[in-house]
Amino acid sequence: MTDPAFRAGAVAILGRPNAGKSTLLNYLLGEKLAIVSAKPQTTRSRILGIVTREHSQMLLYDTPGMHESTKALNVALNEMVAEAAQDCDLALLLVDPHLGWGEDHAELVRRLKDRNCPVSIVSTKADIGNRDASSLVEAVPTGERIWSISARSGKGVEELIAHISSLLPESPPLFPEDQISDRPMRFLVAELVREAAFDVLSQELPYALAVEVVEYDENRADLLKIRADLLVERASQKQIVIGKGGQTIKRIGIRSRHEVEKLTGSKVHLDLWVKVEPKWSKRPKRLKSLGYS
Ligand SMILES: Nc1nc2c(ncn2[C@@H]2O[C@H](COP(=O)(O)OP(=O)(O)OP(=O)(O)O)[C@@H](O)[C@H]2O)c(=O)[nH]1
Ligand SMILES: [Mg+2]
Repeated sequence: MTDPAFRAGAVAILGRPNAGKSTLLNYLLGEKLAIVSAKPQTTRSRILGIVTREHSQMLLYDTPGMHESTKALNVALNEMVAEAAQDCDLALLLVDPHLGWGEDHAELVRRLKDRNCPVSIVSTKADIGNRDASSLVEAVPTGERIWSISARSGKGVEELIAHISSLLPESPPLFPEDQISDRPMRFLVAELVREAAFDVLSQELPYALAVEVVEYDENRADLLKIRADLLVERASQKQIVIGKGGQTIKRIGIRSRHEVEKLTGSKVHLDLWVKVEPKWSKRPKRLKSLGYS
């Protein structure tokens, strides 16, 4: 018997905010690439994670959760979803069964099918609660198979990978085997700082915050020196991010340094500064330079 043909292609991971898209990407990679939080609308850009197996290479695009809003940031996010859907060989639509199927899901499936993009429906978080894929069966268009997974326990994930691989076109690998993303390390580091800020800050503040790595110095063999700016839109927000006696920014720093060290594999000196930049989220050019569009 000859080996099966190698297959490679692009897979868009789509779904509402909080469906579990970034968690699935990280699980498949075995690395923390995409940031995850219990707050919705965490992911702000299309992030490529590359998973290479013996007979296939999946280019997985994590995307921001799809939602309705006319703010510049949200419009940019929705455009990214549309773009990811346009360029992919296959789309995974992740649905949290505890929240159920909606007209937004149906509309997305229709749009993908119009573009001849195959779509597979994936029910997430099978490890918790009392609802699973079977609760979606009634609502989902007839005949669609629903894949049930947990990105915590790994249940169902291997079956899903086999299914994805079988639908990809025959192709040699598109990236070197050891490459896991096309994003520069600076961006991934900024994202880890943003994730720590999501954890430490409450309520709306994380949504007003952007992170930019402004210095990334690898010149010392034993220490990576990084400076990052945390951008907020108002002076009052700056005070909150800094916290009493600098306590809050210190907590963000401790948490993110730990994650940055894991990602980069080196000892890290992380210097965080909070800056007020009034309209960062409303300026398309600035969104682009921050890597959010
Ligand atoms: N128990 C359990 N929790 C999960 C699973 N997958 C994701 N979660 C949790 O669900 C929340 C949202 O996960 P994310 O991966 O950030 O969701 P997302 O779809 O990327 O969200 P956005 O980036 O905001 O669109 C986090 O608190 C995760 O820990 C799972 O399989 N099991
Ligand atoms: Mg996400």
